[in-house]
Amino acid sequence: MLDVTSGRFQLTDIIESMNDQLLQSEIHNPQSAIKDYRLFIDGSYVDASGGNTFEDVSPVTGRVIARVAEANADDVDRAVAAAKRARHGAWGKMGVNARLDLLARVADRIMERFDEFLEAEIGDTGKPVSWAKAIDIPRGAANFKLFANLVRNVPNESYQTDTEDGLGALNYAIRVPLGVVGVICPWNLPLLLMTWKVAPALACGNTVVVKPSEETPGTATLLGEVMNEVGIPPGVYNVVHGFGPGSAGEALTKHPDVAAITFTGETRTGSAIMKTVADGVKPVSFELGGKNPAIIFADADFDAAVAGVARSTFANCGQVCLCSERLYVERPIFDRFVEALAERAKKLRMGDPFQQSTTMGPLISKGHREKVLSYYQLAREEGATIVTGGGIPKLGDPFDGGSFVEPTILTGLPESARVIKEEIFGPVCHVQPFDSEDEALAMANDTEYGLCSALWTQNLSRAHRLAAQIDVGITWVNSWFLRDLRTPFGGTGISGIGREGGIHSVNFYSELRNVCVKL
Ligand code: NAD
Ligand code: 6OD
Repeated sequence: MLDVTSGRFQLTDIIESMNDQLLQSEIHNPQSAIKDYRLFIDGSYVDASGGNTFEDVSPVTGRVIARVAEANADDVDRAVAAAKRARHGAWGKMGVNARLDLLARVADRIMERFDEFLEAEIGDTGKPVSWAKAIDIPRGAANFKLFANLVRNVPNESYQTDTEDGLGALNYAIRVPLGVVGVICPWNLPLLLMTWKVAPALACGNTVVVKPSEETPGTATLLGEVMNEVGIPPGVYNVVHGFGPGSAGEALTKHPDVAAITFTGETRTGSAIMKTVADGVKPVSFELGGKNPAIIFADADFDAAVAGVARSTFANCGQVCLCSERLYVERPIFDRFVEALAERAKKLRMGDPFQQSTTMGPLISKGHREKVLSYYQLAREEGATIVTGGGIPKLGDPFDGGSFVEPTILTGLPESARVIKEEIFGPVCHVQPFDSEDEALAMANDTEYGLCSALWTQNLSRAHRLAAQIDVGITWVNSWFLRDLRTPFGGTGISGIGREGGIHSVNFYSELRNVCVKL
């Protein structure tokens, strides 16, 4: 599944036996203790200075599972000040190898405390244990391992320059950290996406203030304990909980001592953040929304394509920015493909995420379910055929208090329909037939988004040709979400700004400065 040294990471269906008994109790026992998630500032857990808290609600049952301290601007200021001290103090003065050794220990410690991270992540998101075990938690560790290894081996750029006296000059570039980096995260892959940014930021010598999603405060909070356990100096990693506008998120983006903002989330949030940071001319790295196409040719390995597209549409309840929401299927296999995909959708099992047999979790919240259901309704109004799904499943107590929706397949809409144009971020796709490669390409590119695409064909010449013409940052051929963490990751158009992954992350989280020495 995972080779942390090379950065290869393959999504597989690894399911091992685990202690279902212990973990299930939280779901079925309404009296389970409500957790307290506090802020993590300067190496200590603290309450918000204003005393405000908000509720963390299980999307599986609708019950409150934690009370979360809501940071105000003063708390953000304390966190940034601690990060600034650490940047110039213990962290800044530590040798690079010592720093990277500590980060590698963070990875080991996440794996040692695997079940606690698993429980916190599933508690917040309701994602099936099979997925969280195979993807979220190991990737949280892998991100630290990869960037600890990578930064150790980053080469230096240098030039010998001729001068008139014949003695020459030596130019060499050094990399310096940016300073305090603000990390603003979404709720869909909380630990994975947070560490994807925190690990390279710290490896490059920065310190961070993280604003996790208000929906998923758990694993970011737990990571504070790990940082302390392995001896990361206080102030290097800080967590401020809260919301966006008027709360911790906005305060972080406005703070004058934050040197850069790295953000994953919705496109319109990215746009709001960009306006806020414009005054400070701060660098931003944005991983934003998508409306990703999958193109399935008649020559594809049919069963592999159906299985792959079922995964790329319904994985994590469709809440992965890389999910395929627009499917284009070559006409000779269109009917058979839709039928086979619908069969797969009907077999998805919703319910207790801690059961190995559960294959689809809920949406993150009731609010998000309202949004997804409004698109199901819009699809009806726009004239779609609902092949399967389209509503709320009946799962019984306690799951009817959660945010489950049926996996849904639509056909019959014109390409101009809003359902085909706008990101829904749920377990839903529209399937459109096509007759030629050019037609499929034109429809795939007819969007403002440009995150990723998936091509299913056995004609590799065609795959290479199309991959170069689809306006996206990442194309998978006969696969999906097969990650090598060294590769450039990011979107074109309104799907993002910049690339992260491997050296591209190092380029964002450090600044190159040139030194010219006259010899
Ligand atoms: P969101 O934009 O609503 O929120 C993301 C984070 O931004 C949260 O922590 C939120 O509190 C904070 N925030 C909101 N407004 C803010 C503001 N004005 N200033 C500062 N912070 C603010 O996104 P979400 O609903 O949490 O996540 C889902 C979205 O994220 C989808 O659009 C999805 O496509 C996108 N996403 C993209 C990628 C990618 O790699 N491209 C990965 C995951 C998710
Ligand atoms: O795998 C990654 O590194 C990554 N950034 C995935 C993003 C998934 C979006 O939901």
